Amino acid sequence: MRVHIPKNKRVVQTYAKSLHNSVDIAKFKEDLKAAKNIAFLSGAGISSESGIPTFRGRGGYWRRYSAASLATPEAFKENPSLVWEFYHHRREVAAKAQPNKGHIAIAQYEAKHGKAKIITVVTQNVDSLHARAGTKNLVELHGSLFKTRCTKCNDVLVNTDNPICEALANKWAPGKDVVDSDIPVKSLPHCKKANCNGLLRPHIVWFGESLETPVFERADEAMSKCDVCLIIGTSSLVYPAAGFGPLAAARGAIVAEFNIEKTPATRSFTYYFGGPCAVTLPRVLND
Ligand code: BJW
Ligand code: ZN
Repeated sequence: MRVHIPKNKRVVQTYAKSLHNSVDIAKFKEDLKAAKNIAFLSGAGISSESGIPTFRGRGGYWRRYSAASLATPEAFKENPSLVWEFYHHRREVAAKAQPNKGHIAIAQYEAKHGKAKIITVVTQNVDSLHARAGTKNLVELHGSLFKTRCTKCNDVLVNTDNPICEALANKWAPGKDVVDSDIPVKSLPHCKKANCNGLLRPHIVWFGESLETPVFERADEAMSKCDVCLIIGTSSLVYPAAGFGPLAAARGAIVAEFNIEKTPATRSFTYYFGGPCAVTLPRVLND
């Protein structure tokens, strides 16, 4: 996406030296102080230091399958057993993980400044680590590993059962030679509502599926009204989330990116803070 960058905007490219660039950190801290409305947008990179693999990194594979190939409605229709095994594994990993200093810095910033400023955390992650760190005004754009949705009656429920059904007990091993279990559909998780018994699926937005309208609207409201936006640990490849930062920058918001690598969106942003966000976020958010 090409975006217009106003001439008077600072484009501070601070990759590599950024961890030591106290001038940029100090400038951005001043911007945060002056801001009335702050939006955070996070992606898989913020949870990588909690041990949760990113999508497009080396850890983006489970058995012989790319995560992206299993996160589709077509994969679930063709092989619900395989997709449930994959999500059972993801639930195990996320449940055992702990929020890291990046999640905690954001939650503490909200706790401290959330009365004086509007602060919204929009995450593409489905691992619940922002909520477990204590973030309150949270938009989970792509759903949650710990919610199910009935494919028949659409009922959405929080579900932290482990295993989620008996047939999935110990059926999640990730090794590339592990044989897929081929669990009969009748033994996979089913809806317990009276007279329904529909097959349950993870309440997650898969590729090609639309985001839930109220969820998208909350995120869009935060991103289109913020004066300062922090884009954290996302490859900025997956839409509509990938459009939020560049659109905020194009209307004049101050946008800071926190990532270990540059992304297609970096050039449209005001600041780039290179390095692991569990290090860079506490530096800019803590006093
Ligand atoms: C660190 C770090 C550290 C690492 N510190 N940083 C417009 C244009 C083009 C395409 C489309 C478009 N509109 C829609 C589309 C299609 C599609 C899409 O965007 N495809 C692209 C791949 C091109 N989008 C959709 O299908 C969306 N639906 C939609 O728009 O509906 C309307 C529609 C319907 C039908 C047709 C067309 C439109 C839905 C997208 C849902 C995405 N769902 C997933 C899977 C969830 C399943 C699950 O979790 O199991 O969500 S995809 C996957 O990518 C997951 C993530 O949330 C999402 C984003 O990934 P993220 O978070 O950026 O992770 P990575 O791995 O990519 O990047 C990690 C980053 O962290 C890297 O940059 C590292 O450098 C960095 N990092 N360690 C700081 N310590
Ligand atoms: Zn149902």
